[in-house]
Amino acid sequence: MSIFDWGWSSAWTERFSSHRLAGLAPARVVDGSRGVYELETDSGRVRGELAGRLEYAVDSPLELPVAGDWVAVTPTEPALIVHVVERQSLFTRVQEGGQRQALAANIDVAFLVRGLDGDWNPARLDRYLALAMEAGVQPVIVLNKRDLCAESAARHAVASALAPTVLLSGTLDDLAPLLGSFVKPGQTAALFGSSGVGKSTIVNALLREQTQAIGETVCQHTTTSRTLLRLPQGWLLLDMPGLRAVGIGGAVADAFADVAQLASSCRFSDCSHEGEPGCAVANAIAPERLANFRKLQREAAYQHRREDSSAARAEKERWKQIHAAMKKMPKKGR
Ligand SMILES: Nc1nc2c(ncn2[C@@H]2O[C@H](COP(=O)(O)OP(=O)(O)OP(=O)(O)O)[C@@H](O)[C@H]2O)c(=O)[nH]1
Ligand SMILES: [Mg+2]
Ligand SMILES: [Zn+2]
Repeated sequence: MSIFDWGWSSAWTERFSSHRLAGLAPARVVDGSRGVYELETDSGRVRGELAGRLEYAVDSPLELPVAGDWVAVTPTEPALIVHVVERQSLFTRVQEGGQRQALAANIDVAFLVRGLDGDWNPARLDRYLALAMEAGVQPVIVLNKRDLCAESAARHAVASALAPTVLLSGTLDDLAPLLGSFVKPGQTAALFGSSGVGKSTIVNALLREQTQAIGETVCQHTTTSRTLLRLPQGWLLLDMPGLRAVGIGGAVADAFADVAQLASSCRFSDCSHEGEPGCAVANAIAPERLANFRKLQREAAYQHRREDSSAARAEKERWKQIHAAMKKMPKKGR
């Protein structure tokens, strides 16, 4: 196995060339959820730790390695992670306190998994779609547990209007062709969704070929760490713990492409779609969906202001320190 089996390509070779010259090796973070890092390298699986210089150099925890990242490591045991290679995508969510958390990096396809046994809540799908859009990652809605739902066809129709959608059963269906058609060999997909929707069941079904071959039994429990797995089908899949709070920080308009498109036909160009005459949006979009659109827009705008003001505060603090340091410097010519 080489790093090419873990999604490496010539594009990454280019981004990595300066690190190579510095004697560092590329590695992919396959599990980074507990402060210790599991890395996949050209010499196999190794354990990694953060180099002090990386830990102290970052301005935000978002810059620290997360599952899916490509990193530059020292050829030591354990490997020291010195750099995070510039990401091609970063999946984040806003936590309850307003802090942004990195969930996964360098994801090509986001499977947004919903269990059809629970409450059918399309508003929650909008949230996940906004996460994917903000990360710039192709979303695919996965409606799981079709065997437990009598209205699966109707729900499939609702979801299909939002994004490409697959209806399946993780316990009954042959998943490789159903999900594999969205991911090319060498690409990385990740499973996002609430706890219990069946993410790990899907992973285990896709791995079955492999796990049966080595006689492993798969136990079922709540996933607590993020793990990137290599599937027999040649693509990579990241199993994620269930998400409870899914706060969003942007990309609402992208998640509501239907609203954005209709808005161009409203009579007034600054139409707020709140009862103005000639509003194309209010005519065509269900009131609940429109209400959710507004709610998410307010939430994203609030987060935007919060991040703006905290960035401004950090910048002010930085200059204060620079000025203080300058005052301490000996004056020229004295
Ligand atoms: N009937 C039925 N049960 C399913 C299906 N898919 C998953 N399940 C069951 O749903 C339960 C939860 O599945 P998991 O795969 O552990 O869910 P998860 O999304 O990984 O949950 P977390 O790791 O907690 O986030 C298990 O008991 C599965 O057997 C399905 O298609 N049909
Ligand atoms: Mg799980
Ligand atoms: Zn309007």
